[in-house]
Amino acid sequence: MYRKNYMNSLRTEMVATIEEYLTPVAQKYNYSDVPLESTIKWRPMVLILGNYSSGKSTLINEFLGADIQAIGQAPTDDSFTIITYDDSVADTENIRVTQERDGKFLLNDPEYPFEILKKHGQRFASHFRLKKVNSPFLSNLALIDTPGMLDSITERDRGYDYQKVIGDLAQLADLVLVLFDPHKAGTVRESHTSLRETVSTRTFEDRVLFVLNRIDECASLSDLLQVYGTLCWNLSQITGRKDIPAIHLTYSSCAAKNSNSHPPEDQNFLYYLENQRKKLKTSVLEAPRYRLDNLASFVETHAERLDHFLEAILNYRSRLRKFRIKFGLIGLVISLIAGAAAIFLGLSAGILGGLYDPFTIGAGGGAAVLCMLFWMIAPMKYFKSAFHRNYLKNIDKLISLGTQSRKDSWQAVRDLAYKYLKKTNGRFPLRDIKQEYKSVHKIFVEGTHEIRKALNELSNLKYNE
Ligand SMILES: Nc1nc2c(ncn2[C@@H]2O[C@H](COP(=O)(O)OP(=O)(O)OP(=O)(O)O)[C@@H](O)[C@H]2O)c(=O)[nH]1
Ligand SMILES: [Mg+2]
Repeated sequence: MYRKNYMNSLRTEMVATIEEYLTPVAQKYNYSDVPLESTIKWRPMVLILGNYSSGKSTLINEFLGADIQAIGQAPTDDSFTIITYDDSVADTENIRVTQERDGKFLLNDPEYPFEILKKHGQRFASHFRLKKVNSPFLSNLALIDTPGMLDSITERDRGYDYQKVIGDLAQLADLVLVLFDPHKAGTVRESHTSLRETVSTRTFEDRVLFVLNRIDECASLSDLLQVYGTLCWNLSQITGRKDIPAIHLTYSSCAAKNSNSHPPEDQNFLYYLENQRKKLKTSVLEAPRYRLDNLASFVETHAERLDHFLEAILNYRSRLRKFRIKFGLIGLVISLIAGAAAIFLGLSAGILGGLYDPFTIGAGGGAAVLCMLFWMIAPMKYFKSAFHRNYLKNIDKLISLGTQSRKDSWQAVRDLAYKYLKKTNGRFPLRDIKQEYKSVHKIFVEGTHEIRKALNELSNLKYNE
C-alpha cells in the first residue's frame, strides 16, 4: 500500500512538473502543439504486438479473467482495442464489457492521450476502439490489443500506415509485449524496426518484453530448442546485438487442452516452464512502475531539449551583444580619427582659427558624431545582418556539442531554433527567455536528479510493501 501511494504521489508530482515548467515553454516555441503532459497523464499502458494468431487476444482474456476479445485461428481481429477499467461498476465478479467507444470519439476526447493518432486518417479511426471492462486486473493499467502483423505485402492493403501507428502507440506505452509463435518465429523485422526507432535506446531493454507463445505446440524439447534458437538468431539479426534479449516461453494451458495432439510424455518440458505465464503476468502488472521510469526519461528528454534550445537562443544574443560592442568600438575609433582628420584639414586649409579654439573643437567633435551616426546606421546594419545570416547558416556554432547526448538533443530542436531566429530576426524579449531558461535548466539539472533518487528509493521497497 505504501509503495502504491508512493508511486502515485511520484507520478502526480512529475506530471505537475511537466505541466508547470515544461509545457508553457514547449507550446510557446512550437516545440509541441499539444500540452506535453497530455500523452502521459492517462493511466499506464501495455501494448501487445505479435504475428496474427500468436495468441495475443487469448493472453489478454486470460489476464482479464473473461472472454473479452475474439479469438480464432485465421487473422481474426483487424482493430486496435484499448481495454481499460470501468471504476463506475462496483461488481468485479461478472467480468464483462461495460462500455464501448468508437475511434472517432477516442481520437477527439482530451481525457484520452490518443489525439496524436488522428493523423492516421479515417480508415485508422474506423479500426480503433475502446472497451471498458470491470476486471480488477485493469485497476492500475490499460491494455492495447493490436491486429496481428501480416507479411509486408498484405500490410499495404490496410489503408493506413500500420508501422507508424505501432510506432506512435509504442511511444505512448510503458511496456510492450512482442509475441511470437513457433510457426512464425522470425517474421517481425519491420515492426521491430519501428519499435527500435520509437522506443528510446535508454529504456528499450526494460520496456520491451519478447514472448515465445504457444510453446505447447512444440512436439518435444528438442523441437522447442530449435524454435528458440531460430527466434534468438532472428532477434539478434534484427537488433544488431550479440547478446540475446530475455524471452518468456509461455503457452495457454486452456488453449493447449483443446488443441494438443502431441504425446504428453514428449512434452514434459512444459512442466518446467509453467511458471513463466505467471511471471509474465507479474511483469505486466508492474506497468505502473515502468510508467515512472518512462515519465522520468520523458522529463529528462524534454527538459534537456528545451534547455538546449533556450541555451542556443541566449548564446545568439550574447554573441550579438559582443559583436555590437566590438563594432561600436571600431566605429568609435573611426569617428575619432574622422574628427581629428576634420580638425587637421580645417587647420591646414586655414578655415579654423587655432587648435584650442572652441570652434575647432566643436567642428572636430561634430565630424566625429556625424561619422558615428553614419556608422551606426549603414555599416553596422549591414554587418549585423551578415552576422544573422552567418549564424543561421552555421546554427550548430550556437551550442557546444561535446557529448553524444547533447548532439542528439540538439538535433531534435535544431530546426526549431533556426525557425525561431529567422522569424524574429534575432529580436526577442531577452528577460523572458532568461527566466524560462533558468527554470527549465533547474529541472534539467536538479529535477531529473531528484526523480532518479526517488526511483532508486522505490526500487528498494518490496513489491507488497
Ligand atoms: N495450442 C495453443 N493454442 C493457442 C495458444 N494461445 C492461443 N491459441 C490459439 O491460437 C488461435 C489464435 O489465438 P488468438 O488469441 O486469436 O491470436 P491473436 O494473436 O489475437 O490473433 P489475431 O487477433 O488474429 O492477430 C486461437 O485458436 C487460440 O485458441 C496457446 O498457447 N497454445
Ligand atoms: Mg487477436
